[in-house]
Amino acid sequence: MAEPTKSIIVGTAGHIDHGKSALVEALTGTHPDRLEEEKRRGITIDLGFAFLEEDGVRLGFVDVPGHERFVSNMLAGAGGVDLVLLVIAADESIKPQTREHFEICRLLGVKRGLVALTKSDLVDADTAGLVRLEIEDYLRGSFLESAPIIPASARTRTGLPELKTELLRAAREIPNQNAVRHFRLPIDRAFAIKGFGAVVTGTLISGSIAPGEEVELFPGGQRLRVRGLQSGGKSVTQTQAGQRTAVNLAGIEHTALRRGMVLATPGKFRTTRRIDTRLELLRSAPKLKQRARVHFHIGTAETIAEVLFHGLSELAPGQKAFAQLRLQDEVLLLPGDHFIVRQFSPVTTIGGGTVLAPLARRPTMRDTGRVRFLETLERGRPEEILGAMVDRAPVGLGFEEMVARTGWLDDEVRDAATKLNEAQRAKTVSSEPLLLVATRLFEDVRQKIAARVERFHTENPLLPGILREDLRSSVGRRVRAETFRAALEELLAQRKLVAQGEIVKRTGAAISLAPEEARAKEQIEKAFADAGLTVPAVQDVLSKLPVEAKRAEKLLQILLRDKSLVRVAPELIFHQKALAQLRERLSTYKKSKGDRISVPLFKELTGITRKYAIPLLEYLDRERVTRRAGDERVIL
Ligand SMILES: Nc1nc2c(ncn2[C@@H]2O[C@H](COP(=O)(O)OP(=O)(O)O)[C@@H](O)[C@H]2O)c(=O)[nH]1
Ligand SMILES: [Mg+2]
Repeated sequence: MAEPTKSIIVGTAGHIDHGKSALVEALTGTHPDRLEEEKRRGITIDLGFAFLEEDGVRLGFVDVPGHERFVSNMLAGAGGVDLVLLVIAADESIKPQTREHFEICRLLGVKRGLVALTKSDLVDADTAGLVRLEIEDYLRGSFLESAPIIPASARTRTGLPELKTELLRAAREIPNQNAVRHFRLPIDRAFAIKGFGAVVTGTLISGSIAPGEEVELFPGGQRLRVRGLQSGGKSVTQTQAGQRTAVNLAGIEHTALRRGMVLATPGKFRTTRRIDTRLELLRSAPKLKQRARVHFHIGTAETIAEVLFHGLSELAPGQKAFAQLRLQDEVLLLPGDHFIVRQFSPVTTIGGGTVLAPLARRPTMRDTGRVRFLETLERGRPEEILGAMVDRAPVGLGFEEMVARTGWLDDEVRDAATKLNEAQRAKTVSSEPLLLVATRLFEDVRQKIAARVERFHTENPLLPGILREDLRSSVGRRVRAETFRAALEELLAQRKLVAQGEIVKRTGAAISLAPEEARAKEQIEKAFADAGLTVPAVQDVLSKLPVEAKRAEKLLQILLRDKSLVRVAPELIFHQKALAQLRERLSTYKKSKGDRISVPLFKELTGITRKYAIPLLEYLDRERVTRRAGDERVIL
């Protein structure tokens, strides 16, 4: 048989004993109850699975328990459902779990479904008509308002062909899930198969997976290899979003795996215990108080959450609000994921919502931009969302962080970043790896750098500029190196600052000397210029100046930096004119007397003592004016 072109997950929903499991069996030939206890008691306790393949469409059925005690199991199956099969028995009509399951499907964002009016063999036409009216009334204004309501019987098999036709029609109308997303598989079962090892199953809610690939297990972060894959009871070479998936995992015992864990693309995501959400309270629920504790269900995971409203002391029934949830356990979730909350005690479903920020920040009174931020996360375009995140990132937002916080693909992140940058809503301070900072932050760093350079010039009129390294530390350790570098580069490109090697100065900045400093500087230069090659001791020159030692030393530094003076040895400084003359004399010597010169001859030529001659020759060697050859020098 050809591979199906479309895979859809159908979830049952409805009150206990309304015939969900019997209907799944009648449609697929598989009774979904698996457990010994389920068979003995004749009720569904945990999730059951069955498949139906027709006309290139594969329907993966997730059959859920209807008993109110097992709603948490129902919830583990309801995530990832594309199409709900709401089962209502014609002899009982709408009952409590009909309502609860229906609300759960709505809160989880299920968009489509149909209603099976089961056990229609047990009622007459009038009763069936009345129940249909009740159902239509109940569903008015909901996502199932125009869903077909099909009378059926698992016993007499009436209505089954119509049901199948409608299921396939609805399945075809559901847009194909995008398989090119990051892979995520919430685990609903874990067990071992002899000879294979650990196996987990789940509804693939995003992306695709193939044998040989590496996955990351959350929580914990363990990397595992996919040894084999099955879907619908058959080995397959790939599964994608919308398919029931069984994964044989290498490198782990099945006892380390359990419902609620998630397999995902490795190296992208982090679990969390603090999330920002849009929370909706059911009309049927009592009001929800600030700091109330609730049961929290997402994917196949379940934990306890504390609810923190923003500027509200309680949420009224039927209302929605931004709420931060503090989770008792680490959970992997992403923006857009739907969750359900149930009252702490007695346990009933009271609401649900959507994740806006998986890695939320502790709310503070000072944080006045929080509501605007959450509104952007809820409704903004990708670049607006990224921009809002960058604005709230105190040192900028790196690429990995962007992926972890959004769940977007690499290209989507880059695309949003480019748009942001073009709109000048954020500054790209590094493109590989990508790092964005808020425009305001960048401007602040730029100004700090410019101000620091300015202050340096004022405080150090005798120095040409500040060292890059000192400038870096003056903007604070909280500023990342990339941000500093980009801000400095921009100031240099705009010619506001100039860099010379490691020194940065304001454009046009010149050393400004006081009159006595100018005189002292001239005096130093003159002392060396007059001395020729028989130079005085440095300290003798400096001590005779009209300025104090520290300033005298700085003036000397200026002359050395200008290359008016040259330091030949630690205590030996010459005027550059004297050295130029020496080079000339050596080349004249070479022309008339040949290219070799001994130390005594050099002393004679220059008229200096050995104490100066040796360091001077070594200097000339370094400058490649001469080269040592035994006791002599070769003039080059
Ligand atoms: N007469 C009649 N009985 C049914 C029909 N469907 C299911 N039942 C019976 O109703 C009981 C509950 O069915 P089951 O499928 O386990 O209900 P579930 O709890 O919704 O899964 C079982 O005894 C079934 O045999 C039907 O269409 N007609
Ligand atoms: Mg059942």
